[in-house]
Amino acid sequence: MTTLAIDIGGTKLAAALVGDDLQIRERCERPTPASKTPDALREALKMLVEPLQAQAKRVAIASTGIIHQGVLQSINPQNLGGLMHFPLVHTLEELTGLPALAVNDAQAAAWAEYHAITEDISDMVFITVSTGVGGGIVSGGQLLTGAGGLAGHLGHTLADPQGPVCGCGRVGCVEAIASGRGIAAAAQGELAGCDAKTIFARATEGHEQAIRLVQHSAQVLARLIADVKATTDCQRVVIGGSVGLAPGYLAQVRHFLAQEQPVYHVALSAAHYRHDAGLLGAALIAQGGK
Ligand code: ADP
Ligand code: BMX
Ligand code: ZN
Repeated sequence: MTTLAIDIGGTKLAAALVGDDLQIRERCERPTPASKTPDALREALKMLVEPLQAQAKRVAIASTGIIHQGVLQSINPQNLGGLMHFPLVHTLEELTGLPALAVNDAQAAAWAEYHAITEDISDMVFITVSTGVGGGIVSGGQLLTGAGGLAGHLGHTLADPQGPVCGCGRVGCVEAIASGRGIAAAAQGELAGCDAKTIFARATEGHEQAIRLVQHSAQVLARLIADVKATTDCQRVVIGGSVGLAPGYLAQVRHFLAQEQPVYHVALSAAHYRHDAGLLGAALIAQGGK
């Protein structure tokens, strides 16, 4: 049964037709509108799904935000242009006339990546370093979503009590430093106003401040991974998101993790499904498992 899978991130929206074999047939992308009002997101989703919906039997949504009972609630509304709430399932059912389900983007990606692992493991964690920093935890072979959808929101654990204020209202969250937005916000002088993609490109060219910003993100992420190992005793951590998948980033995270005590070491890899992990995880959940 063909699934129309949708991934809603702070920077981009993606949609694809996914078969029962988890193969992507058609895929399209557009920017996430930066607007406080739900109407702009509804309109962008309408444009995204219109060319694909006639070929699908159901909709599966992986979305940034806490997803509870089909509704998106932002923990960091700054990542969505100030948008606090959005009725995801209701909107997609109304737009397409198809049944829909929704799950947090990093939780969905964790589920897809867990099924892509060839070793026989029961405990893994997925971390996306993207507009924000998101996480999904598989424990004992089960995806943890939590009673209210908050499980795995690793980006909002403490990295530095003297750090910047996070959009969630806490001080010094991992996300406020390590995410694409966090990296961009810390840029000064000639890098002020640049996005993370540009800062990574400048780092590759040898720009000192850009190199420091990328390193700081990787160091904060490595400390988070040590905390995650201590919390979950996971057997593998998988990294995704455009920052997480940027060339050289994972190697830096490995370098900083190697400086932690051996008990906190854990196997690290880049997302098998690269930028499609969220889409495929949502499709997999809609299919009811593997
Ligand atoms: P989303 O958060 O919508 O899922 P992404 O995973 O693409 O989207 O993450 C967006 C963030 O990644 C932005 O901060 C952007 O500047 C940054 N980014 C995009 N491409 C790259 C790249 N090639 N290298 C480093 N950072 C990137
Ligand atoms: C934020 C939060 C998480 C999300 C993570 C990564 C919002 C809107 N989102 O911590 O739910 O999983 O960002 O999201 O509060 P992305 O947009 O970077 O993929
Ligand atoms: Zn936070």
